[in-house]
Order: sequence, then structure tokens, then C-alpha cells
Amino acid sequence: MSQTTTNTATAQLQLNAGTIHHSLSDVVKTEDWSDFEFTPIRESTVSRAMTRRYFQDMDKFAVSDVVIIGAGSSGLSAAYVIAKNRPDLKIAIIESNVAPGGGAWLGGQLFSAMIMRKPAHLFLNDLGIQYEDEGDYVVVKHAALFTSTVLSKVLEFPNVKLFNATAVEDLVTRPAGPNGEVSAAGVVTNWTLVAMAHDLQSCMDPNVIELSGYKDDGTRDESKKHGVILSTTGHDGPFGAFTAKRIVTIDSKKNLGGMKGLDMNRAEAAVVKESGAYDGVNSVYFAGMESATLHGLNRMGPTFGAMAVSGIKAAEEILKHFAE
Ligand code: AHZ
Repeated sequence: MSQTTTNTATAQLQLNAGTIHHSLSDVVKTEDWSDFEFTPIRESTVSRAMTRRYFQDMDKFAVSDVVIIGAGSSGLSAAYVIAKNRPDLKIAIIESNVAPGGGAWLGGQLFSAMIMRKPAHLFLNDLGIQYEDEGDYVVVKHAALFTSTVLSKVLEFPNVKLFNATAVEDLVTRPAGPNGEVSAAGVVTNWTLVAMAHDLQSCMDPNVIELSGYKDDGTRDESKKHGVILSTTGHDGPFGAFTAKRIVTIDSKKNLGGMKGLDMNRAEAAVVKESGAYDGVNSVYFAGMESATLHGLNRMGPTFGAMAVSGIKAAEEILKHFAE
């Protein structure tokens, strides 16, 4: 670069600097940031600030009203509707990945746009997410816009706690009738890295979140509403369809349907219709692609209306349960 060009660039920068405003403009005294400092802190203060809150949350949510397994598009949609309508319910979301959002950071394959068929756009309106209206369907310019928006709104609710990097390994169950009926009474959790290392170690015992509405002896407290589990762990895969696969070993009357081939038109409405309470095990609800694996429905591929709407439908059933 010639000297003249360098001088011009510097002049341009100085000219612009006068008009640059950002959140730190008032605290940066010198133009080259050479006097910049953070407020001092002890390393132990940082440790305590994190761990105290985490363990307080573990303590608070050890008994929860709603446990949502999986923070993908269907689970987050359901969490939003439940938390918005019932700020009094304790809602724990357990996500095995470090990053919540499931498959909805992209549209289909590695393409960024997210397609939702109407009337799922009404949910986008509720969330304040912009889209292009293509008539029968709408397009959000990046799936990450949907995921980050619904995620941020869900996390803002004071009654919601997301435990990410935590896997549900099993269900807590209780007898619920004379003929072998079973109720889910909680979830068995472990940090995902521990759950993945079970083959390397002798048993690493897990942790538990109990559902509300049980007495100390494990029987139902009939004077209270009991808590519920909503499973939204996606379709069959390394971690996916966890509860569907577990539940067919608990409910001898049910075989795992297995996800069928892609049929966009059939799949979306079918997933919505089959989502909600699972009759075979009390207190368990399903939404999203896990419903397809459980009930043997087609997959829909890269169109996300059914994920949002099945989450809303399951949320509505759960809200009715707590309202009755
Ligand atoms: O990490 C998983 C993901 O974030 C999480 N998860 C799975 N097993 C878990 C476990 N404990 C805790 N045991 C677990 N978390 O569940 C989340 C599932 O999100 P997803 O995006 O895979 O599922 P979804 O049903 O919400 O959305 C599916 C989106 C798809 S797949 C598909 C197709 O293949 O045709 N089409 C659509 C729209």
C-alpha cells in the first residue's frame, strides 16, 4: 500500500470515528482503547456465581410440573405455549446437546431458509418472526432466526429452566392400576458426556427429576395435579426417539411404529393429529418427529409447520390437564 493510500485510510477512520456510537463509547476514554480495563473479579467468584445458580436450579427443579425432553423445534414451540399460559408451572427442558435447537438451525439439507405451511405462520406472528408469504406456505429467511427467537423467548420465562448437555437416560415409573397400568413419575438424567461414556466405566449412577403431585411414599397425591413429561426427541437416530423406544418396552400393548418414507402432505397433519397424550403410559405426551417414530407415520422432510403445530397441540392438552 502506498503512503498516500495509508494516509487516506487513516483520515477516513478519523473522520468516521467522530460518528461511531456503541455501547462502550462513553467508557472508552482513548481512541486506541489503551486504557481499557474490566472491573476486577476473583476466579472463585466466577465459579461460585455459576455453580450456585446451577445447583439452586437443580434443587428447585428436582420436582417439576412439566419435563420436556428435547429442545428441538417441537419441544421449544410447546415450551413457549405452556410457559406463556401458565407462569406458575415449573418447566424443565432437558436437552442432550450442548446447543439447544435440534435440527432447526437449518432448513433442509444444509439450506438456510425454513419453510412452514399455513396455518403455522400464525405461530410465527405470535413470536414476531418475519417471513415471505408465498401463498400456501411462508419462508423464514434463515431457520436460525426461528430457532434463536423461540429459544430466547422460552429462556426469558422465569418458570423455565433449560438443562442442556444433559441426557434423559430413562423414565421413573410407578404402578398405576391393578392390571399392570403404569405412570411415568419422572425422568432419569445424566450429563450427556457421562451418558456417552457408560461403556468406558462401571455404572455411573444418574440423577432424577420427579414429577409433581406424588407423596413421600411414591403414591399419587390425589389432592394435587400431577406433573407430566412431554417427549420431543425427534425421529430415530443416535439419540432420537428415546422415549418412544423406551416406552414400548414398558407398555406391552404397543409396538414401535417406526418412521415411514417421506410424504410431505400426509406426514404433517398426521404428526399433528397423533401428538399429545400417550394412552399407554399415564403422564407421557409426545410431539414432533418422535410421534412419527412412535406411531409409524411418514416423515415430511424440510417443512417445519408440523413441528410448531404438534408442539402447540401437545401444549394445549397439557394446559387442559392442569386446568381441569
Ligand atoms: O438433541 C436432541 C434434539 O435437540 C434432543 N434429544 C434427543 N434425545 C434426547 C435425550 N435426552 C435429552 N435422550 C434428547 N435430549 O431432542 C432434540 C430433538 O430435536 P429434533 O429437531 O431432532 O426433533 P423435532 O421433532 O423437534 O424436529 C424434527 C425436525 C424434522 S426431521 C424431518 C425429517 O427427517 O423428515 N423433518 C423435520 C421437520
